Amino acid sequence: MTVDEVKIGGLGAKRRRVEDSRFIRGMGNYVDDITLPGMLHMEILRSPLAHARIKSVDASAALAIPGVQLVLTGELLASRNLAWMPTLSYDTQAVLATDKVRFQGQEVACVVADDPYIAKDACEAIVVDYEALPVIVNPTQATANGAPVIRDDKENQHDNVVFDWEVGDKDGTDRAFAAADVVSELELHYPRSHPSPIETCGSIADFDRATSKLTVYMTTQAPHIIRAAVAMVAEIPEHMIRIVSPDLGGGFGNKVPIYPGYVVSILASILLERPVKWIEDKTGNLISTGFGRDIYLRGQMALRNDGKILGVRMHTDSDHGAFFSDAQPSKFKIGLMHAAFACYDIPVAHLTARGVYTNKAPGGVAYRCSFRITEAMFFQERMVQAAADDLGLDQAEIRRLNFVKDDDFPHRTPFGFLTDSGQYGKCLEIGLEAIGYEDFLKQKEEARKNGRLLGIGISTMTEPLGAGNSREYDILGIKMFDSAELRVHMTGKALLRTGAKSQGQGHETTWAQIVAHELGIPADDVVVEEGDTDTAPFGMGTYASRSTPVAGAAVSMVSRKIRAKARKIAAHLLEVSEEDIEWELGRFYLRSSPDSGVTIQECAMAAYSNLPDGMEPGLENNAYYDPPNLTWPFGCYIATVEVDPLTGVWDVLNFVAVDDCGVRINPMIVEGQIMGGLAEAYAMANMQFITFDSEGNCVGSNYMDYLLPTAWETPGFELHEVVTPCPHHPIGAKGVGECATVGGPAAFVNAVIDALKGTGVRNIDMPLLPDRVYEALTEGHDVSGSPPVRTDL
Ligand code: MCN
Ligand code: CUN
Repeated sequence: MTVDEVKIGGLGAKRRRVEDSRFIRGMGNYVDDITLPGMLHMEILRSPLAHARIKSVDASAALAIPGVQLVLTGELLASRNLAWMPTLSYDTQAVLATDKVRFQGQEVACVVADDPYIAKDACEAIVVDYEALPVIVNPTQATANGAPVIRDDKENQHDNVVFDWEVGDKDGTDRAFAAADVVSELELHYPRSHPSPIETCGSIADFDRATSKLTVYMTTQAPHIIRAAVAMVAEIPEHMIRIVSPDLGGGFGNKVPIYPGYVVSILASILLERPVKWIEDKTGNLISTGFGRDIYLRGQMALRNDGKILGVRMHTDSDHGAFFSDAQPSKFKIGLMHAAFACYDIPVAHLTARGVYTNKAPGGVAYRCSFRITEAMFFQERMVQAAADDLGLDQAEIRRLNFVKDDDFPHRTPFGFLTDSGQYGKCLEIGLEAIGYEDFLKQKEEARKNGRLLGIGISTMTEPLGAGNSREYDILGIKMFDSAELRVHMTGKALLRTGAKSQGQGHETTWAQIVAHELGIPADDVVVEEGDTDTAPFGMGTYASRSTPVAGAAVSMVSRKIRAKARKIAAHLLEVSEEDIEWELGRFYLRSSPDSGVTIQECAMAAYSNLPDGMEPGLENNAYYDPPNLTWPFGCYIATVEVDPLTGVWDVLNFVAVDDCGVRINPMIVEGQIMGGLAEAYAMANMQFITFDSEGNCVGSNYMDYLLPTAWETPGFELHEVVTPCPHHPIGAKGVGECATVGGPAAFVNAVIDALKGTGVRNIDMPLLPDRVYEALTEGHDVSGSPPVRTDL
């Protein structure tokens, strides 16, 4: 009577996503679905200018509109010392502007009214007198002599530099370059983009005068962090704050930072003692909330003639917008940029990084990234291809030659990370085989003779996923770990809660699978809850694909605690000592007589009805898990493309992805994550960017300008898998949620550049719009830098 793990929805089962039954029937419960008695509505007035002094704000006409309950301005907030808030990166950010506006779309005032339409109309009735100031939209302008200081609110800020940071071994790297046969160079720009979940951000703050308790329903990927931040900033005791993150319509990193709208809705509810709802519109979301990327990269590689990489130099200039509000928990200024080149055996490297303020919306560093990893891996893989081209080497061969080998783990990366497992070569060979590498190279040569431009691009990378461990990661001093709490009811059904928060990744499905694997309780008998700080154990939320590495590990650990107690109960029921019983999935049995046993469900019932003497009743527990290291999944992405020389349009012929995320809890969900990630990678390479004109007007603030690929544009992807278990994770799993977005873009770009081989073009910056490809091809030069502002609008 052994339980069949796949049948009960355990590890490796392609279990259908349980949350989807409500999502696809329109029965999800999103913030905007929630209506509370007496609820008011808030709208935000945003700045039309990117940089301007505020001379006055006159709200009298707005206040006179029937149905308007409150107008909040920077001045009013300042009187309560709330006009500025701390950011997650030790900077400050204006909640509502007081002295100046610093980017287009910045929050200037908020109106609370009986309905959202009145509030919106009233926003338009507010008269703001601005005095326009010179605008800065890129790092070159930001660091030019005499550039206006954007952050003149900060005492010791006399320029626009946010940070100047370096890491690695400068002298050692210089020596490697001195010894190099060839130095390969590349400059790139990774344009600003936006996670753009379908659901925008929003909140309902409900301050209850009777109990003095503040409940906030909000779109957040990290409810406990928000609770702590509200407690610190608003000085409300932490136990009097309840943050509820209900169903989220996607996050992709957009819902990690703390936005002014959340803060003002809370203040408004406290002032009015009524619930206040704020739901951002699409333009508000695209124009003002956590963008990703926007970074200039310059790199050099020291190479031996045979292709061996001897050292790497990197410099980055990152554009953080008006406030340094990166939501990244590492101790490093530029996130995990220096995890670049982790899959290659490179002795030495050096990175310098400079961050600047500009008159653009503040960054979140978010967009399916692990804190600049997307840029790091793009850069790495573009560099490797450029190096192969410079040396006249095959692009697969240069990777083979430099990969960290399977038995060289643990491996110290050139910047000091410790990778612990992988089969990089195997992944690459599977990918090459699947795409038909050798054949394609021949096909490419043949096609050339007929004037057709075919290209193939490879991108291989290992990505640090997890955040923590607590040694290296914290948010404002709060250590990075995560948690799970499991209650097994007397009938053997269970409730599991974690400190993570799904935004669409399927935690309700996969966490139950881990419990099924550990305890043999069918996954369908386990309900999973996340996102309510009054019930969920403390956790750091979901980003950096940390849920499986950290909260998922906690689910295993708490299940094992439950199993340990159940074993004692089983011994009692079987009237033997604990040493005499064995465990198989779902059941304890007598070693001497395997037919005699008790199921986990029988143990659960006994936990409430028939306990050994002196044992505490009940079958529940919790676990806090601080992982010993990050997890290091690997991805190999290979694209073949054809470029139309007459138009610059490129089509994807084939795409192969080989992902190794260790043990897969739910292979179907993993494939869904990879498919979604590749669609975003394709978007980035092909069409997606937000740019600004010289006055700081944001071009990309709606779906006419900011393109999301639909099923129609998105190419098909062929997926393969390799499993190298994570050596420190309780079930051997590694994170996977971002791998494809991180590794994917370089495969597309490398393929297009490969198709243009022989024309002298080494680089076209993303997105590879047809006009940029056409220009590169016809004029034989690189097309670099910030994408042009669209003039056809
Ligand atoms: N999984 C698995 N086996 C593994 C690894 C993961 O079955 N070895 C499953 C997990 O159990 C989970 C899913 O795959 O159901 C993703 O797990 P994980 O890699 O741990 O990532 P997170 O759950 O922490 O999700 C975060 C990650 C990030 S940071 C972004 S951004 C992103 C992404 O996930 N945003 C998403 N994928 C998204 N998918 C959807 N639908 N919506 C988003 O907003
Ligand atoms: Cu950086 S986007 Mo995800 O880590 O939430």
